[in-house]
Amino acid sequence: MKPISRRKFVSDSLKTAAVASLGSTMLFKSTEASSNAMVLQFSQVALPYTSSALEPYIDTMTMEIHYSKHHAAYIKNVNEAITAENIAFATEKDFFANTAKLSAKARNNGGGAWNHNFFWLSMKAGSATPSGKLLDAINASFGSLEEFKKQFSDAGMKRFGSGWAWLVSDGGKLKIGSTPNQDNPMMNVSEIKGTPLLALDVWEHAYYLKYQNKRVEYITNWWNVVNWDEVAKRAASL
Ligand code: MN3
Repeated sequence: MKPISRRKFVSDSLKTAAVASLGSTMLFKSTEASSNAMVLQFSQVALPYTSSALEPYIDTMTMEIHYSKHHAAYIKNVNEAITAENIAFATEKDFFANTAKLSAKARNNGGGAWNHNFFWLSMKAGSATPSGKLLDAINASFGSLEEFKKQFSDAGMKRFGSGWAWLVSDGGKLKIGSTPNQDNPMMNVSEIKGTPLLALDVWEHAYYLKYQNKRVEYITNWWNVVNWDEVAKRAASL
């Protein structure tokens, strides 16, 4: 893969600044390694709450291990792969749009790095319910909030083994689906495609300490910590 030009870097930096100002999550930081070559690196967002903030729905120990061990490892490993394999995509969008070309290490850890940053920001203590345009869109697409929750929960329940449930916007249409492993809907290899609005981690490491094999109980309780304001912000920025 070719190193990107300085001009492209400047252009992407401006785009990054514009997106960041809308409050979206930019997960790459770019550093100039040598001449015009860019080395893209993922970074871990700071948890926007304490490890115990989502109790009793998500227990403190799970949150601590999930964030500081599992997620930190994905970040470290994808950055190693980017360096070792000279991966030179300028944006996360390009990185995931070219997933078919990536090594298993880059794909799995890149997905894990991005998905968890998105997941942490998808939650908050003291969740409310969606309202306004977001609720209108949910009602229009799924009939009701309850029906939406049922379909999204089913997507998480029916994902065999490890993976994620997603709400995405695909050309303005809301869709629910799931991905295996650390894949996400921005990947060109994904069955469900679109811009993620909400994600739920259904890997056993996300719930096993508290819920053991009861994934359904984890999912049911998780609705108590969904950050609907963040979901609305993501939908509004499209
Ligand atoms: Mn996880």
